Amino acid sequence: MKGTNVWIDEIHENSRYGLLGEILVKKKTAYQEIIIMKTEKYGNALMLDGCWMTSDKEEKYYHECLVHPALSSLKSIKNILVIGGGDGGTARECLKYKGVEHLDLVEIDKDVIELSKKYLKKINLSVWDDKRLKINYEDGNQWIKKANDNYYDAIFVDGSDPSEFSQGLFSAGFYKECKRALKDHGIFSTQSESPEAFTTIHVNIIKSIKQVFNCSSTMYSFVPFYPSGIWSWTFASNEKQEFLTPKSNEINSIESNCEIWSLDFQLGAFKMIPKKIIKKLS
Ligand code: SPD
Repeated sequence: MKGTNVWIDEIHENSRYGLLGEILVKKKTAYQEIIIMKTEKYGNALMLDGCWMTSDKEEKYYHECLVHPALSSLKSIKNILVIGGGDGGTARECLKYKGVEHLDLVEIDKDVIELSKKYLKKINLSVWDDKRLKINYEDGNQWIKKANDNYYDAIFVDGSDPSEFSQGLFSAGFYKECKRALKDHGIFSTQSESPEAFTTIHVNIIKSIKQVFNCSSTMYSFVPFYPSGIWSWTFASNEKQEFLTPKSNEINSIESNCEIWSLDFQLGAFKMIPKKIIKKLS
């Protein structure tokens, strides 16, 4: 009912991660259930199939970490691919760089984009009007199979947690296709779940990426309302670990335009690997 506050929880392993607010949208699409609610604490928040994706007031913890280690360290960033990311937050961070000439946003669910345009304007700002952005309504797994060899400078995977329709984005086969579609100097970046709440999935993502790419590293930080709060992003490349050493001449302007990410933040975050995860990886 409009104007009525209710609790909506993400329930994960007998724990509840809940927000109190007014439901603005509840819609079942061909792919998933979408809920958007208006909350006092976090502003408008998006939930897909029972899992919190993003919200007006904490999204920067997530999107800045996914994008800046990659784009701040590459010399050439003309051609970018974002798989998922229908709320527009990842695209917004990429398009801060003047060096980006073209960005393919590949989102399977048109409703996520349409509803984000309407209810998550604080996240996507003016990205939809940016001429460099091309929206493609397609399954990321199919898109990458058809992508040209050596085509993208950076690939970002901004998907949901593994589920029936997103689990392909967590497989070694998918990572191989990304490696093929990346230029030699290119960087692959993916959200890699929580080392605490999704330990097995997290470790498997890192192991699969290590099987495919020559270099990879994982960065840890916090996303306040995701299960357990601690989250991770894994970066990979075929050449050197460029993503560990930001060098773009746009760094100062990007840094001053960020709420969470900075060079110092990044240096610490790449060292924050929990010891129990090192043990599981060895
Ligand atoms: N458990 C949540 C994982 C969500 C990853 N994607 C978030 C989408 C934000 N653009």
